[in-house]
Amino acid sequence: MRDFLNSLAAAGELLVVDREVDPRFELAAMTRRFQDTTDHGVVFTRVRGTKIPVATNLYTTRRRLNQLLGAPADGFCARWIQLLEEAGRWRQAATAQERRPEDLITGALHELPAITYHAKDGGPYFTSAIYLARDPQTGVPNLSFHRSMIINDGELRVRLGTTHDLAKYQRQAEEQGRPLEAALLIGVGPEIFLAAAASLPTDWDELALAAAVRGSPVPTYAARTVDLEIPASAQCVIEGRFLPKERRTEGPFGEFLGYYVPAGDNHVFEITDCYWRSDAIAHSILCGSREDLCVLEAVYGAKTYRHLKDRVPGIIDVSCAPAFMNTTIKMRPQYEGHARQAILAAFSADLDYNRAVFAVDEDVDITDMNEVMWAFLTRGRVDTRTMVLHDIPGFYRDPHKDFWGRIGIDATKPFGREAEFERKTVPGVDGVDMTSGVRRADPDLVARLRCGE
Ligand SMILES: Cc1cc2nc3c(=O)[nH]c(=O)nc-3n(C[C@H](O)[C@H](O)[C@H](O)COP(=O)(O)O)c2cc1C
Ligand SMILES: [Mn+2]
Repeated sequence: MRDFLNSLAAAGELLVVDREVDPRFELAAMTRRFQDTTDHGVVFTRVRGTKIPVATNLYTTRRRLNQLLGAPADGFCARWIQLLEEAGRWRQAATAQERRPEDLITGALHELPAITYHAKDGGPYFTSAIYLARDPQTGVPNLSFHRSMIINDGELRVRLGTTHDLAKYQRQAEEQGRPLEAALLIGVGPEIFLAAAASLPTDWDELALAAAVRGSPVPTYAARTVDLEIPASAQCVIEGRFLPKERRTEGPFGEFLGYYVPAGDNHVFEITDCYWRSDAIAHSILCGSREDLCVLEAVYGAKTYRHLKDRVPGIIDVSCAPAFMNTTIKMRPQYEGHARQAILAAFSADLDYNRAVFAVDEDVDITDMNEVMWAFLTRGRVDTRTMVLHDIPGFYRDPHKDFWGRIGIDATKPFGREAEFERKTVPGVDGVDMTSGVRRADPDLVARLRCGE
């Protein structure tokens, strides 16, 4: 985490807020405003009610994810698939246990940053919350994100999506009338963050993916009150257990689609221990923001990429921006109608989320829907390049069928006429000096502007 922040600072991509900010709305409001103008990381050094600084806006661009994986500009998906394969080889040696750090500070939950984000949220939440737990039957560890509502020093309430591995583990434990032990990690190294976003087969250990990303076993230490190995990069750790046959009110919460999920009966996490590193930096994610979605768009895109690679030639990269309800395929069309076949294949890669599928040429930025729409609107007819598929169910949480139907859009150049659509360029854009002799204008500058002065 520290190395990652240092690398952002060295690249001039880390901002610092030194004034005291209120964790109730003000921190989220500033995060929103920063995101309007920059993808730089932000560290809030003084958050009221806690001594722990809070970082946000860290995983905001595909470029940054590519850097973390050592992938070229158009290569996120290919590199991710390669790492998933490598993870198989790390499965037997994913972690290396070390001594527990001596600088751990034991404290109470209310000393951690408790951030309230949206107007109607039911309370403060941990949004970068990564749960580590073990399959009760096989003992295989799992990492996954599950936002957690802060109730008091002894209790969190957590919504476990029914399809997620953690929910499966909890159900298994519950059937035996037992609690499920888990540890909540807040602020982790990038390899743990990325691995937690991955959805691997249930019998796979996401820590093996983290090891593949770092190229070495993940250093861990023994947890204090539960039978788990804590990744040493974790800044703040909350140990505890999900209570069996116990559900309490959680929510409302403003979640990734941009709306509130109403309050509902959800899981109860009883806290047995809470500690942090003496130099801890916590991580806050504004749900549904670029930081939240960028990772999911990339990882879901990689799933579609893998599906397409086996079926259609010429696929370069895939993104699920925006909000992973969309899929955009970057490809090199090789024959007339090729892009439509890719679109058709992409619909079956994921039955929930890819409501719209676009295919674009190599020169289009697939993480920017303005570019994708520009390509669609400038490279051919809008009527004959649009396919509408009626009455197909989508996203599971959909009682009114709002997510039914699919749309496919071929935004590639007309086949055989590619040369007519060469993008214009301005020479020197990448290397031009943007700092020397450049300054902000004083209010009276315009009046003083003279020829030759
Ligand atoms: C930044 C981020 C936040 C997320 N927040 C939640 C969440 O609050 N609740 C949830 O059920 N899933 C959330 N997810 C999705 C899943 O936790 C995540 O995709 C994970 O891979 C599921 O892992 P699993 O396949 O081991 O169950 C989030 C994913 C990311 C990347
Ligand atoms: Mn999993």
